[in-house]
Amino acid sequence: MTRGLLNIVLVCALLAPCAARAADSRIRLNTVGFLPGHSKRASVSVRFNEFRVVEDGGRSRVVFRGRASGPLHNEDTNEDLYVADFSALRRPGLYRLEVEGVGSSTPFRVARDVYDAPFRAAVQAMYLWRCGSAVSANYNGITYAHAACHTEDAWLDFVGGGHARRDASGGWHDAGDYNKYVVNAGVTVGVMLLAWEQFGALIQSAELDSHGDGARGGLPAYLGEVKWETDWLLKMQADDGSVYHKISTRDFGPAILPEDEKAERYFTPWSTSATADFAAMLASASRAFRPHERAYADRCLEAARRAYEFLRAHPEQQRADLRGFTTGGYQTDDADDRLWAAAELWETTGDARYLSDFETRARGVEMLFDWDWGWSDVKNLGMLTYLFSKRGGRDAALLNITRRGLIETADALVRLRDAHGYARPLGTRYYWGCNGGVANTVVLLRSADMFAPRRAYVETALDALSHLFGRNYYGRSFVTGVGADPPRHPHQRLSMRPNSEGAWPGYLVGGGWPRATDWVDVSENYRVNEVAINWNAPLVYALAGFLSGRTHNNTRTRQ
Ligand code: 9MR
Ligand code: ZN
Repeated sequence: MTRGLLNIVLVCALLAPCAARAADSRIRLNTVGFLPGHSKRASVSVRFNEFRVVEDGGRSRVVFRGRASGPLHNEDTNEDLYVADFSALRRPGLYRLEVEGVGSSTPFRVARDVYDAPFRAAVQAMYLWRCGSAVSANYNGITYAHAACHTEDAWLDFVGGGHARRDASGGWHDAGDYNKYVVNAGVTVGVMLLAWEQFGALIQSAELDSHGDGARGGLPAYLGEVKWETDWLLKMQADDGSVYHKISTRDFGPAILPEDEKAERYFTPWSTSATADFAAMLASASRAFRPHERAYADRCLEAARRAYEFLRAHPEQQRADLRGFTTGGYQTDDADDRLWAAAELWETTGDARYLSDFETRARGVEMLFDWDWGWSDVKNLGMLTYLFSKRGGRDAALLNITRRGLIETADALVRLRDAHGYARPLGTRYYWGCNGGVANTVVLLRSADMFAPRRAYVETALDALSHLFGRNYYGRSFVTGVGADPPRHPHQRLSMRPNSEGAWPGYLVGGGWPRATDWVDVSENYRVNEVAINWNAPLVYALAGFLSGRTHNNTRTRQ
């Protein structure tokens, strides 16, 4: 035995058990941690009988003992999964799970604030997506920064303006690419503003960094972040009220800093879906901003009304003409977008015309809520606004079936969770960006819980987070910089460029598809490992609802 190896063995023997022992990848749990008063479960992919929870480090004192339950056969990963349930452990601390005959888990925390730092990271990720300005943020001692980018946005050639420019700077980059798409802004802003409506007080307690602009005029930092996007959106409306579909280069560009991307970026023609999403977002934003910036709230509402009037004059669906562009399409039927717009305009103004438009549309849809939804299906956002409204005038029968629809949908998510060995509320559905779909289930679960409180709704919402943070086939966190063994090679140009700082933090990657087992942490594989604003927004929502409510006297985002 070499001297060095002997030393390591000796040190390990002294520190018994060796603190550096590798976690066993067959033990899969939420690596971020657990809230004291909520369920705590791990899935293990081999048979075992007994397990214990021990304090991490030091003397490994045993704090909990339990027996396996299961197995549950998972079709999607072709595994028999056994479960270790240690929900009864409530005392805050840093622990590991030791599974008899298998090994030890990665260390995890039990604490009221386990989601505070991940929340700040996920919102900071939105900030780091900003286009049109320099950004700089520190995370775990590393600075992530770039200079002002795409300040020339954008050219009017494709929208009949000739070779001339009109200001469309600002907003967030969409995803791993630097383009900006109104339809995808829709579900993103919609979910972020819903988080504000439902969990605003908790979000305030998180003391987010205002980056110098959010705090203007007492605007909460969280709304300052949303405003970065709505400021840009206002520039996307044409004089006739319609809204351009996107700002984009003609083809996806290389993995360089955004400020080095000099290819020309263009407005593309309008679409009814973008116009309707715009109306919905800005009507909703008008409510959020009103207590803080009245003139801005008026401006948002005015723009939303103009978009709506344009849509009334154009009842036929119009897809964007994207000829000449190979970048993101975000083409989608506009029925759900129009329904959402009517709901938000009604909620903001109380105008019966919008209510009757909404109710007519709602009566015409087959399912009032969709358990699996996202950028191409924003109906849920309209339904929730209708349901949560304090305004009078709603049709009692429709209101009733809407309430029932939400509860039935949430119940279905609970059942899907129950049947899944990793407690995935989306069951066995896998597609491009399905991790965002998993996060979106939390919106329905928490909303249902506000109407008809049921512990299973809240626990299933936590199971969605647990799945994203490591209780999955890979035993890894799906959020960069957060939890154990997170993605290191996301498809994101900032992270992929030569000499990058590594993976930029706080980003949820899309996830494996068509099979559960198809995820790879490979940056070239944009189909499974890209990041996107519409997937981070429900992550922000999910984390916001589980913030500790304790204030933090610093703005560092630490794990
Ligand atoms: O999230 C989008 C997914 O639903 C589509 O199937 C896919 C292909 O059209 O596009 C995804 O969105 C991408 C967009 O088109 C461009 N920016 C990156 C987005 C995330 O991959
Ligand atoms: Zn940019």
